Amino acid sequence: MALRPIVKLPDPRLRQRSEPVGPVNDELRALVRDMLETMYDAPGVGLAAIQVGVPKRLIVVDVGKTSEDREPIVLLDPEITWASEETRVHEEGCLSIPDYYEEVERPERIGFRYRDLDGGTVESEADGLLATCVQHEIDHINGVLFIDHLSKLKRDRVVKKFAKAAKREGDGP
Ligand code: K1U
Ligand code: ZN
Repeated sequence: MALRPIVKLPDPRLRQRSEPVGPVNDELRALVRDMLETMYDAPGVGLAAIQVGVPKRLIVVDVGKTSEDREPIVLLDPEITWASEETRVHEEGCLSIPDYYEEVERPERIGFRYRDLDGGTVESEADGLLATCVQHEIDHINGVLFIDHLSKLKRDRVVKKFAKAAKREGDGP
């Protein structure tokens, strides 16, 4: 297992639409193991493959409260099948936009479908943090970031800040 570096804003890979996962093989299982290790190490409650530079429609999620309480979910080619009209505001962060948190309004409950690593199709429903997290991660595989749900003013401000920081790091010795 290995920690993989997390792609950060303004890396253009974060804006690409990821491709279907394809067959489950040893390479994919190794990627899933690395993504889980990287997510727990960060720490985070979700991670999309594109955040470690792999443009596949693969996400991992674990909203368990403690490390004794781990319940990872691995979702291949996930799709939202329905969304409630009721919305919920939750403070979101993103491992690709470190140390920046803002409230985002999304549907409170969702239905979603995905393939699991055993080749089965799973139909599921979620509310609370799991619903928020699955929507945040599915956005990632479509090239959408949580800052796209904010006002243009806030989004432009954060993009500018991260672009400046990336330039500074590039300019360094
Ligand atoms: O996709 C990501 O960048 C991961 C992101 C997911 C997420 C967070 C909050 C709401 C929706 C989706 C994170 O995990 S950011 C870190 C974080 O929220 C967290 C870290 C440690 C404990 C609990 C939460
Ligand atoms: Zn994110």
